[in-house]
Amino acid sequence: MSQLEALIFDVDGTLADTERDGHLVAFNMAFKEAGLDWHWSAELYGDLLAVTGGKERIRYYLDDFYPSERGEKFSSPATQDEAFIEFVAGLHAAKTHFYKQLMAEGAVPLRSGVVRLFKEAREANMRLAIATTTTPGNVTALLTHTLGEDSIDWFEVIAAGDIVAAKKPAADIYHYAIEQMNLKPEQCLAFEDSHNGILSSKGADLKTVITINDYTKDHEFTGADLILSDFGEPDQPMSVLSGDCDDSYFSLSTARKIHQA
Ligand code: XBP
Ligand code: MG
Repeated sequence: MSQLEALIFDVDGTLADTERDGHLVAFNMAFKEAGLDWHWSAELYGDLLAVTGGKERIRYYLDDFYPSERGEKFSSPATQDEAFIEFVAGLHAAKTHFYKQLMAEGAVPLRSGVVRLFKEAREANMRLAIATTTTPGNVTALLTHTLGEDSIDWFEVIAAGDIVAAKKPAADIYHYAIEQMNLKPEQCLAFEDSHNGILSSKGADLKTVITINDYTKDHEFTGADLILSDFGEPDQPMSVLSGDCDDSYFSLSTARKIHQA
């Protein structure tokens, strides 16, 4: 059995509740600024999360939700080909701008246990990486505004967004991160929060720990090596929802036990 060399973290939903309090808010701000009368509710957004990637999610909304909501297909300002791609890209760029602004305002804190786990991993010289479908600038904004400017350097690889052609649930982003670190899957442990996330990490043959959130608590996590409420803290124990773990909070020692199991 290989030794555990690296922890690879998803971002949205795993490190922070960025979907509800960050991305959703930013999408709606972008729609308003563009003069569109679209408003995604928190409930609708839960359905839209079936598709990863913000540009892909806008298209999914227009294809599968807009027509049934409005009784007709979306047909303005540009519905075809290149003009439409540009329209979606423009909306998404505005959304990214608003998202970064929200992070700068401190709108989304890191989830329970995240800072403690990063700190412990760094002190033990454990290698760290990120594998996410979100835009790279969003990762920088979340990390720097919650952990400080230097925190970007804590991660050997930040694999994000369009760096690979196929986003999660495809395994490409994890393959990319592992290759960049020159490691094998059996030397790493992945952290995810969603069904699409675990499809991606398992597709790359990675042992995977899940921390659920309100959007993903009913997702299917077949193959998960451990499912937790969150990483917990010494004075704020986590709940173990599935898997073999007696610890009351997730530490590097827990990570090593799950990796070896
Ligand atoms: C995250 C995503 C992202 C964000 C939006 O999924 O699907 O698309 O919701 O970010 P995961 P962008 O946590 O599985 O990586 O708008 O920048 O794409
Ligand atoms: Mg996620």
